[in-house]
Amino acid sequence: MRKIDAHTLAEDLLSGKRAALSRAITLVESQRSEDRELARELFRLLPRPVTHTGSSSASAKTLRIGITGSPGAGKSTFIEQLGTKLTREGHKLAVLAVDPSSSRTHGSILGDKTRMEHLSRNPMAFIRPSPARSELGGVARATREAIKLCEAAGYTRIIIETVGVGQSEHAVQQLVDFMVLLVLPGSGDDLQGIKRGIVELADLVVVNKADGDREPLARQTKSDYNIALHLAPAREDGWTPRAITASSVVEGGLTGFGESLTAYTMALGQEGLRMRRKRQDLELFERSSNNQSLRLLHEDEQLQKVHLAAQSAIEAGEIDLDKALEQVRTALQNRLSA
Ligand SMILES: Nc1nc2c(ncn2[C@@H]2O[C@H](COP(=O)(O)OP(=O)(O)O)[C@@H](O)[C@H]2O)c(=O)[nH]1
Ligand SMILES: [Mg+2]
Repeated sequence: MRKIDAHTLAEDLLSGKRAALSRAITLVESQRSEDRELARELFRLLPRPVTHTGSSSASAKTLRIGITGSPGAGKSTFIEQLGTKLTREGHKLAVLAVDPSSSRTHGSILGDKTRMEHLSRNPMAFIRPSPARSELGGVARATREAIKLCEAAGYTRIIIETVGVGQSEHAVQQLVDFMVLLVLPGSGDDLQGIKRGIVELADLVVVNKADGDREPLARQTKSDYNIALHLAPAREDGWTPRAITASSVVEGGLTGFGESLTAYTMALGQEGLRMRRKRQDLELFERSSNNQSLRLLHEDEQLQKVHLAAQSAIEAGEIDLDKALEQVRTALQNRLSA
């Protein structure tokens, strides 16, 4: 394969070439250090994202929507309908998948492309299956960077699909402006424990497949969720999460969703959405900055020597744990004041 040059890639990406976007996302999904370096170079070449002073850069006009729910809840079908509606409104839409379990189950949640048959042929839509890797931290970072790449390429609506079974919905909630939980009719009677935690992550609960015989049950389930949601403490951003019903198979089945999304963006306003992104950045900064420091320390040769020596000394019974820790601490302090 031709060696990628960051300048060409950045240029092609900014001019909206899909192949460049695919390639750039592959780059940020890679763990290889030369790919990481190239990705960093690429980001340096892209326009700066929105700042707290509120400059109107590309990302200020974008909306990132997270869709989570158990397998079979109807996520892919819902995204197909919603996505088609968004592209008709003139939006360029990117759909990204976060599925930390995909490498275990040998299938990606977007592997079933058939569910997004129309969207995958829509020139205004870009669909990216989940990276075949299970380490959540890596997937979350790659997804965050993929979102930025899509926005740089002119995509104004980004949908992140994730299976609501593990930690992935927490990671996704940290990356999106609006978090949607899809549930099935009849699922509202036991809102305890883990399920309760997931519900609390949601800005909107959608009781899906509210069509045919299931409609009355869906309405009941919606009430159950609304009661549970109103018991939660009030939020600082002024939004009260709510439950609605939806159907991807009947005409106008997503009307309530559209109205809720509008109500949400109106309630928060540009300023509220900016604040949310800033809070997410700060939380990510805390975590990443600690990890980064640790990684750098582990890579330091002098410290590594002291570490290994202390390890051998413990093994050989020459020093005890306290002494070993003291040696490492002293080496670290010397290194930092050098
Ligand atoms: N009746 C009905 N069936 C639906 C609806 N949405 C999806 N389905 C069906 O539910 C099944 C699972 O849908 P899918 O989108 O693959 O769910 P996912 O696993 O959450 O992505 C498929 O057989 C869909 O045809 C809906 O709104 N109403
Ligand atoms: Mg799916």
